[in-house]
Amino acid sequence: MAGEALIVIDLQNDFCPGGALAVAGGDEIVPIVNRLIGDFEHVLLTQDWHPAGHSSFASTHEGKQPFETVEMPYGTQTLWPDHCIQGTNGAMFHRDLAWDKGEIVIRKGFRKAIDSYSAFYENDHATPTGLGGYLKERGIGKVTLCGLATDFCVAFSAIDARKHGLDVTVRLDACRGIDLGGSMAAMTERMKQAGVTLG
Ligand code: VGL
Ligand code: ZN
Repeated sequence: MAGEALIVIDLQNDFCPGGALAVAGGDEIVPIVNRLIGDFEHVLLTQDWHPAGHSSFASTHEGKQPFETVEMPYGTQTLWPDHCIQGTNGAMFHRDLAWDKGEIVIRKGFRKAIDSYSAFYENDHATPTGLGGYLKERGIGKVTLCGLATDFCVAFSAIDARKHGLDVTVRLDACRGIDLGGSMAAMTERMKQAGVTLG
């Protein structure tokens, strides 16, 4: 059915056990996501794709440790271990992910000075990735999201998808979260407030 798409968020090695920013149980969702991919006619994927020395890396900021924050011109930014560096194994999709059906891969976080959790906007909430226009041009009005991490890239993408007027479902069984300082509960609440269906 045209008009409906699955968006697989950042199912990459660095977010899976053994990776640089491992999400607990991140690899467990791969078979669940693969089943969803089989069920949808249209499949889109995102790929976190940072240059070395990215401003979201703690290592870029003198005296800062991962999971601390820093004030950026666009607001408070959480600092992460170096992860998903362009072209590295850590940035590749999990080897068992059935990504070949994917119609487009949206890469994000490739500008050194700004992070991008959402598949729609960078972290200034103003610079578009182009996904909103892509979906509109293709007549896709309903999206289902899955992937990593629930409380960061999945949640920000889902909330921005609602801002684009899309019908949005997040399949929580096909997501895993980081849960930093209560972010899981906070972002779950924000998704509900935004009108995201949690399935
Ligand atoms: C993500 C933190 C940093 C994510 C990406 O995919 O949720 N989280 N970069
Ligand atoms: Zn990242």
